[in-house]
Amino acid sequence: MDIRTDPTTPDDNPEMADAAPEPKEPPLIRREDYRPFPWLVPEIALDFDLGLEWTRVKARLTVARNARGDRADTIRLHGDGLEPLSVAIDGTPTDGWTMDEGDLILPLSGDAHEIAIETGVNPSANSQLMGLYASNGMLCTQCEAEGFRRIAFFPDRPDVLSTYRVRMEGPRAQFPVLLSNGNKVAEGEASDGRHWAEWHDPWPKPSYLFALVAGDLVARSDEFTTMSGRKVALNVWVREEDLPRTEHAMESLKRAMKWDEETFGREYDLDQFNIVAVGDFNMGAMENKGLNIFNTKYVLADPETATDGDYDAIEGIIGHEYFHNWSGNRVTCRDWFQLSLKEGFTVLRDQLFSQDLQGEAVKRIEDVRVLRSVQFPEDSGPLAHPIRPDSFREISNFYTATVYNKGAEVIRMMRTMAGPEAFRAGTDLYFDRHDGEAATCEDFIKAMEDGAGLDLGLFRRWYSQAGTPKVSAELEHRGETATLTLRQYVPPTPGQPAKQPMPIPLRLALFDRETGAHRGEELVVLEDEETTIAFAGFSTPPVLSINRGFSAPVSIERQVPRDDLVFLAAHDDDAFARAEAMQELVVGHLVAAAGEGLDAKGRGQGQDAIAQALAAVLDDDRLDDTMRGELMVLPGETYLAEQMLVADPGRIHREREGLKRWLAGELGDRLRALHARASAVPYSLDRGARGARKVKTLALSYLAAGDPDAASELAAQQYDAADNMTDRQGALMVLCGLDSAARTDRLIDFYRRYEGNALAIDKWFSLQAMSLHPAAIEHVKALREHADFTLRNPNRVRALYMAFAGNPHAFHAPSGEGYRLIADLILDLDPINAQTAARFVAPLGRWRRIEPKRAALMRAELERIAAAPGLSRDTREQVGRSLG
Ligand code: 0A1
Ligand code: ZN
Repeated sequence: MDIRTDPTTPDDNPEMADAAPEPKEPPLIRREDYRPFPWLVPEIALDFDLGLEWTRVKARLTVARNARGDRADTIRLHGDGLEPLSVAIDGTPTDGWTMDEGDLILPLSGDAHEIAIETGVNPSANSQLMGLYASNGMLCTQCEAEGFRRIAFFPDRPDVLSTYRVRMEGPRAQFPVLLSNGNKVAEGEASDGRHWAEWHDPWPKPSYLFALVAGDLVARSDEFTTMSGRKVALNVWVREEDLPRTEHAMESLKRAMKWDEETFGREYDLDQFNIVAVGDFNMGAMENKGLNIFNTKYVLADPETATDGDYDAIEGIIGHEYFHNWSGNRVTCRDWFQLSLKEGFTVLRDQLFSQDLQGEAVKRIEDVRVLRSVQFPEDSGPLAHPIRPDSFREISNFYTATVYNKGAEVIRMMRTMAGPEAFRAGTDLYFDRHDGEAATCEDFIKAMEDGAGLDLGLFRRWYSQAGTPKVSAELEHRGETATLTLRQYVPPTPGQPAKQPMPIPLRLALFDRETGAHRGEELVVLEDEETTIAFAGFSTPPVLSINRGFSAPVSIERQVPRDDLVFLAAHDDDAFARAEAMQELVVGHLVAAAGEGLDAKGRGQGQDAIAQALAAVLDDDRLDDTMRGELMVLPGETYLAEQMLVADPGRIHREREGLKRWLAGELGDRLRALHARASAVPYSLDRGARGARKVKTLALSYLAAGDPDAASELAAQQYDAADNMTDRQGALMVLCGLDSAARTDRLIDFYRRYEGNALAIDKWFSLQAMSLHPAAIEHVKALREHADFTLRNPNRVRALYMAFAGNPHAFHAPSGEGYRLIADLILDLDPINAQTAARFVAPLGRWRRIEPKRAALMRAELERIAAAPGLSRDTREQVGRSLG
């Protein structure tokens, strides 16, 4: 039951809410306090009597003393908003239990018992979308991290592993499909049009991997034969009208299954694999054993409604959840501090999968862009934490870019240092050693040391220290020798004022200016605070290409002559490094322009160098368009702000837009020619056609900065000619930033065309919220009143408000209105969906790095939130940390 449906809780009763004392600060949970659970629960049988408004749950647990745990004469079963309707021990009903903060405490005297508890929940009242909830007439569950305790009393912690037997019964007309983990072992008819199914999962698992789905669904079905010749039945379950949009998800799943066999030697281990798409979901997807539950956004695709980016995201997330079957499910986490054990590793696995399918360089550039724009700001702000945190109050707040993406980078560094083959030996050993266990990050590191032959002694610091290391690189040339001096510095972060140096693997190459070639790439591991390396045999000063492939998640700080960057942008044979040089060139210019400022001469030189490099990118016919597109993308405003101690978002925005305008003026003919060439390429999902679509919209957005009227016409043409969502969305994105009649017409057209298609309408909300239009705030204020807007659907909330919070010129409006809008949202959403509400705190939390006027306004909004009564644990923790 959702706690807010219980009339005795203060939330529901205004008088009590007034009288209730301010909730005390939720307790801090520390990694060092870990103790094994005193009881094992080898088996659990669950019996569900299903209903949208009332589902009765009977749980039968077999428990036995855990020889590794402390001796206890009670057992604590977690509960959140549950009431025990009946309790029995070894078949005898008892009322000898007590409740403590929602948990049920039972006395247990012997070494082994059977506990039976009955309880019930109201799935329709569950707006938090944790536990058992109703979405669009179907029932589904989300248990990670601590949702199972909202369904049944249970030791809801990842180190308690049980085999699950699940029986469910309900009206056939309402719930024709009944799914749970593992294999279906029996099914049948019951009286009054009811039916039932029984599922058994032979693999012991923690409660967070439990899942149940009941609804009116249809499946796209297929089959996969594993490397040992077993046949696995595959199903993607959706609402009937969505069936035509499931092909890509199914093909992605089959590719993922094959790839994991070939690349990591991992085979699937059940007779069936089910994916269910649900429209109301807090995150992207969930890896429940044998029954993955997905946000519809990451399942449904066809050319008419999904962009190329959507296709890629679906492939990556289907892979991610599937890969969890080994990295997460077969080997799970001992406690939630180890979250990166499964998430960092699985993100790396999904990145490598997508890299193999989509091409290494472009995927790497995109992954690094995400890291820099989302994780770097986290690492330099008040919410910074190590990939293995030391403490938390609410674990939902730690599903972060740090745990996921930086976690992946840390494991990627091990792979870089070991090489792919030794790395594979390490992962083989890890899976062998810990199969069926709840493991720790330390277990993974040890397996890498033993299996891959690495010494990770000091490297462990990457797990315990937060903050993005800064590495300065100075190259000196004397006589025939080039000397490289590398220095590292890890900035202080909350709770960690002083840092120690960490091993940093840097792939680097020195280019000969004359020949344009280098003598081979080297891997240098910077172990100490400072290292000097001499390279002999250079009669002229070489050009340094460093951190190639982004071999370490650090920020490189160096003074490079502009000519060297132009050289690398044109000559580097590492595609990633080439894009880096291009970025460095632009970042250097914009940071100078938006910071201390540039005189006319400096500005002119900077702009010329960028125009020269961009012209080379546009002219180079050896480049394919997907890569050309990456080279055309200007660094984002958040990343630019990140390069400055204190940033003025208004100036950054003006300078970046100004540069775009200037480039469009200089390179207008080329950009128009590119748009025309790309527009002639017919739609397909081939790399060439996808690349053409990418550069087409990029060219358009430059042109829009240069000549808005002409671009408006071109964008309207692109919109009208579009036979796919990539072109249509791209055109509408550009139009949304312009003040033209075409903007209004096409927005109306888009809405009418896709009315009723939630995912497409989400795009319609987002495009307006992230637009360059000066009145974007007004648009967002109108959209929150739109009949299709609701706080109950996380996708819709994110579509409007995350897009807005990521739109610097609007979010950082000097009036502070953007901050107020987000704070109002947090306060309105918190009682409905605390997990989603808490995610909006981070943008306000960056105040320390923003110029003083805006910073004060941001802080004031955080204080307004903090003062509100009855805040959730999720939001309270994030606001508290942000105010610091
Ligand atoms: N383990 C999932 C992410 C996830 C986490 C929490 C959730 O609760 C709402 C849902 C999903 C993954 O990494 O894909
Ligand atoms: Zn994951």
